Parts: sequence; C-alpha cells; structure tokens
Amino acid sequence: MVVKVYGPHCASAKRVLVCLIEKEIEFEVVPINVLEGEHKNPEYLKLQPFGSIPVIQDGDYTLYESRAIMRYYAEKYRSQGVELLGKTIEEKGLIEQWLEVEAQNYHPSAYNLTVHVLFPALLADNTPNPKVIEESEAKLVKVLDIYEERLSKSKYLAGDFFSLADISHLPFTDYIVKYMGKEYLIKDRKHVSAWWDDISSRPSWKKVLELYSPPI
Ligand SMILES: N[C@@H](CCC(=O)N[C@@H](CS)C(=O)NCC(=O)O)C(=O)O
Repeated sequence: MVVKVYGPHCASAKRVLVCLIEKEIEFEVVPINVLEGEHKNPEYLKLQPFGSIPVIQDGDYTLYESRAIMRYYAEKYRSQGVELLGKTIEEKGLIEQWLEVEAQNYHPSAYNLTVHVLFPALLADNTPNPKVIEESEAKLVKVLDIYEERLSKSKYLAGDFFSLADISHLPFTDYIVKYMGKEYLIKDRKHVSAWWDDISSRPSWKKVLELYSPPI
C-alpha cells in the first residue's frame, strides 16, 4: 500500500517525508496550497478537522500530527531502513525527550519567526509583529544554548545515533539558516553548527528539498 501524504510543500509535511524516505517507505503526495487556504476546504477538514498540514492516508487508516505520523512509521517499519527509535528503551526515552523538546521548546519560537519574518500572509492581519520576532529570537537563543551544551556531549540530540528527534528539527531550522538571515543562531554555536551540517546533508533531506520547495 502506498502512503498518501497531503501537503508536501509545507514544512511540517517535510518532517514526515524525511522519515518515510529514511524508512524506505513508498509514498505519493497530494498538494495542498496553504497560501490559497486549501487546508480549510470542507473535504480536507474531513481528514484533518483542525485544518493543519500534514495528514497521511494508508489504505483505510488516516493519521495527522507530523510527529505522531513519524512515530507511527518508525515503529511500524522498525526493521526496515534506518533505525530511528533507538536500540534500547533508554535510547527510546531520550528520543522521546528530545522530540518533546523540539515540539514544546524549539518549534513555537521557530514557527513564530518563520511566519512573521517569511510568511506574514498567513497572519490574520497580514502584518509581521517586530515584538513577536524579537521575543521569539530571544527564546530560541536560550533553547539553542542548551542544545549547544547537549551537542558538546553527543553527536546527535538523543545520543551518538541519528533519530526522529533530529529529523523533527529539519524543516524549520532550514528556514532559519537559509531564508531568514538568522543563520548566526546556528552557525555561531560550534556544536549546533556541526550537528546541523551533518543532519542537513543527509540524502533524505536533500531529496525532500529537491522535490518539494516551500511555500511553508
Ligand atoms: N502540530 C501540527 C502542526 C502543523 C502545522 O503547523 N502545519 C502548518 C504548515 S507547516 C499549517 O498547516 N499551517 C496553516 C494553519 O495552521 O492554518 C503538525 O505537526 O502536524
């Protein structure tokens, strides 16, 4: 069964696509244009009632929330492709910890920066808020200082092995490094910078960028 991924050009969908490629899972995509509001169409809302991207369909099975989708496929195809959930329960615990850190500590500021700096058309009033930009960057600096400390001790976030926790950071960090003029947030931190160079040069991520450019 080929997995159907809705919204491949969106950042959160790219998280899912990298996971599928690393796990060698076949997929096809269904384009959803966020800037034209297609994620709020009644047909799409039947799949994702919150109107967010992505959603996957796998036969009769429908799943949304990008991190939940990654966890599902990493577990379902555990013995196929790259192991992304660790080899021991302790490794899995650390992966879960860093997935939560990404979702709760890293993502909110990275997302706010992305929307206010790059895609103000997604805001209700279409106007970037300099205060939100300043506060989001200040929060991200504190988070990245903790990452720098962590990555001075292990090559990847959960340990010396690549995992879902690293994948989860790819799409929004790419915006920070390439499009926002804020690459110093990553590049000025030696260990974060080395980690970023490593994970962003994986063939899976390069493939996703080659196939599906933004809008968001
Ligand atoms: N927690 C959701 C968030 C997804 C998300 O924020 N998607 C963005 C695109 S990257 C979106 O749909 N934005 C439009 C909107 O929420 O109205 C997930 O990880 O799947």
